[in-house]
This record gives sequence, C-alpha cells and structure tokens, in this order.
Amino acid sequence: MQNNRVSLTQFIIEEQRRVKGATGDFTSLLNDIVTACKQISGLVNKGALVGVLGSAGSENVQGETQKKLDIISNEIFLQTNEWAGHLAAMASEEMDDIYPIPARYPRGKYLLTFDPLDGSSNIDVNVSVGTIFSILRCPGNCENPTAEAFLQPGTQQVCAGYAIYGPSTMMVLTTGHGVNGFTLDQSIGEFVLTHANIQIPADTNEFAINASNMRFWEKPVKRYVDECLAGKTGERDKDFNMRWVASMVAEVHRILTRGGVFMYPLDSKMKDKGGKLRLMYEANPMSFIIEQAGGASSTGRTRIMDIQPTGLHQRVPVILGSRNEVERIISYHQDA
Ligand code: P6P
Repeated sequence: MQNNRVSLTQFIIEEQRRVKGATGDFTSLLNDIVTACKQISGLVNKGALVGVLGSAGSENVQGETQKKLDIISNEIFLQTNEWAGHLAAMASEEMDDIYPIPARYPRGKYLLTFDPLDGSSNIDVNVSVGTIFSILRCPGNCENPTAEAFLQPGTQQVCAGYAIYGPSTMMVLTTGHGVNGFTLDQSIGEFVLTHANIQIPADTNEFAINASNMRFWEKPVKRYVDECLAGKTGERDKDFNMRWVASMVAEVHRILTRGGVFMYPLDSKMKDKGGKLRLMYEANPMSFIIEQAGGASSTGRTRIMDIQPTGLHQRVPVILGSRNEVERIISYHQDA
C-alpha cells in the first residue's frame, strides 16, 4: 500500500492470526460485509444520477416510510452475504422476519443483523447516512435458525461496525479488541486504516438530542439538558454546544472523533414502543463500539449491552458517548 498504509483486508487477516483456531470463516464474512458497504457507498454517492432517491411508496415493520435506497441497500446486503456459507440467517430493520439462508446455499455458524441505511430520511437532502451491522454466533442448531437465535444480549456480539457515507466513506469496526477506522480510497476501491485505536474523550461540551421532543422527556434528561443550556451561568460552569443530524451513524462517528453525548431517551411519546432506536441493529452494535472506545452506553437505567432482548425489533432508550457525561445522566436517573 502507498505510504505504508494498512488495508482493511490486511488488518482483518492480521487480526485473525491472533485468534487461536481461527478458520478464516469470520474474516471472509467480514470481507463480504465490506463489499456490500462499498456497493451501497457507490449508489449513495451517485444519488439522483441513478434514480435511487425518493420514497419507495411502502412502509417497513417499524411503520416508517421506506426510501428506494432502504430497499436497494437491504437487497445488496442479502445478496452479498447469503451465498458464502458463513451465516445461518440474517435480520434487518427493513424485514419483518429473519432471513434464513436459502437451501441452495450452505449455512454457517454466524448470524448477521443490520440496518442497511440508517438515517435514510437524510438521503434526499444529501446529509450523511450509514450502514450499521452486528455479528453474533448462532447458538444450537444452525440448520434451522429461528428469531429466538438472534435474541442474545449485546455482550454476545462477535463484531460490530458501521459504514458512514459522508464527505468520505469510512468503515469503523470492533471485534472486542478496540475500535479502528478505515477510509475508502476510491482510486483503488479499498478501505485503508486511517484512525487506529479510537478513544473517546471522557468529558465533553457537546450534546446531541432532538430538542423538539423536550415536552415529552423524563425529568433526569430535562435536568441534564437544562444544565447544558445554562452553560457557564449554571451548575456545569461551562458552555455546551448542541448537534442533531438525525442520523445515528453520523452522531456516533462525531462522538468517536471528538467526544460528546447522544441521547434518544425514553419519552412519553414513544413510551409504549419502548423508545425510538432498535436494540438489535442500532443500539447494541453502536454500544459495543462506544464501550470498546472507552465510552459508555445506557438506557439511563441499565447498560444497553446487558439487556436480554425479547423481540427482533425491540426498541430501547439510548444515552451513549463520553463516559463521564453518561455516568452523570445515569446518576440523575438514580436521583429521580
Ligand atoms: P428523529 C434514523 O431514522 C434514526 O433511526 C437514527 O439514525 C436517528 O438518530 C434517529 O432515528 C432520528 O430520529 O426523531 O430525530 O427523526
């Protein structure tokens, strides 16, 4: 590689060498996931030029309007990952039920969950979107996987990652040995290691929340945000900045890069649904990444990665980012 840079392919293979008894199965699976993200990046980058913008005129299991690119990205993930024999099944934000690997292909020992195009409401206005994925081991009989096989706490994840389709396309990954970031070199079509061993600052002066929901928030969140807004004149004795991109991948990436706290808390509007964000393919993979980078991720009441899932599309409140800020918000929930 130019300038002695390490490609993602080389990085994954060198990681594999550290794992005793590794067969190369996981490495090959991760390579297929990366290939799917490169294809999605290409389509996102072309946008209107290839007629992929706009709504598909359908709704997903979440009751959300599906963009054309939501469906196309989902198809790309299925087609790129179904044939190689590494997976028993897949589950996606865009599909009601699990996708068992078709009988014409061999089944493998892993399960893959993904949100193929997170933040897709931004796609038509050309704001960063991304792909989030999580890899679990398939417990028991992988010959006939069921939705129950996926219902494992976040601590069981083998790997979590996201691609962010922004000014540059990046891939950020953890396999439980820290977090590393790779930038897509479009001239060679390869991801290259550019952000090794990412660590989140424990403190921050930046918070991210959809402030239009303020009247629905619980008291601990309202207390935290009010203190941030009071800045130097209040409890915190420092001024804060606010961001809201409405694309979780973009918020998490900013937090990994310069610290911060992201909140999509339980509010009275979403209380009956359990929250806004989905546990299996948004909150858990992002929590794994955030914790591996030295941050924290909680519902405000419990560590997200400890939650025993009860459903494939279960929603949870999410408060994640700089450790000291998340712990402060948790303490406010305990005070209440
Ligand atoms: P709101 C995108 O739809 C998403 O799932 C996350 O990526 C994002 O953080 C959140 O929802 C945005 O929600 O209510 O601000 O549109």
